Amino acid sequence: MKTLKIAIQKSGRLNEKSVEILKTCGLSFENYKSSLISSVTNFPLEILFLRDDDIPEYVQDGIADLGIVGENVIEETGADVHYLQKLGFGKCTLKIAVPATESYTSIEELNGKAIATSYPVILDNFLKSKGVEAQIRVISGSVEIGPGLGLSDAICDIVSTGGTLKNNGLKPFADVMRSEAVLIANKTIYDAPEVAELLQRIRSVLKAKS
Ligand code: PRT
Ligand code: ZN
Repeated sequence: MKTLKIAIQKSGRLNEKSVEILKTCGLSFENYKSSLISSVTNFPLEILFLRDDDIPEYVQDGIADLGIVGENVIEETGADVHYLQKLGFGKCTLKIAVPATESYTSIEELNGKAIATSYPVILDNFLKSKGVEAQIRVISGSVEIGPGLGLSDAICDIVSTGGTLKNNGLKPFADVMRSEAVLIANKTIYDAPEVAELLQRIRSVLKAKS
């Protein structure tokens, strides 16, 4: 059997659940400590611990055969990968939010406005699909402070509970994309028998949970 490589997030919101689902499949391995690769002792699989932003392209390029990552990251990177399975965790929505004091009613009102985001590709596609021309300001983090600092009129960022928006005097205005963690595969290997075996185990775990 070929030894597969699966890329998961090294640390962050998806790390714990990614490790958990693999362990619940019966895979035995050491968690990430300082080594970025861990070998599974009872299945032909190596686990690569990476930043989530790198996972889609690594899978596209075949450096990893499989990956667990948020749909938002796949969409933003534009990586050409095969979707195998939604995993039911890391659920969130990419939203446009505006200051709570504003009373925008339609998306057209964003014409000519500045929107801060870490997701310029997804936002640009969304605005184009709505025929809106806005200025996209790319910020790599803490996007929610944009309007308060006068950097932008609105933001486009990931929301789960909505607490961060509220704490920064913002309110949701439009949903851009829903996302959750998914299992992806390189397009040349997604139907290999080793992948099918792992996928079947993951599906059994998901089924037992539901
Ligand atoms: O270090 P690395 O690059 O690997 O991680 P990261 O910092 O880029 O990502 P991380 O760990 O924050 O998120 C990983 C993935 O989790 C994201 O790509 C999403 O698919 C998913 N996810 C689910 C979230 C959230 N929920 C989420 N709430 N990602 C980010 N947030 C942030 C959001 O950016 C905002 O600042 O949480 C804040 C909003 O949360 P609420 O609950 O206040 O609405
Ligand atoms: Zn990241």
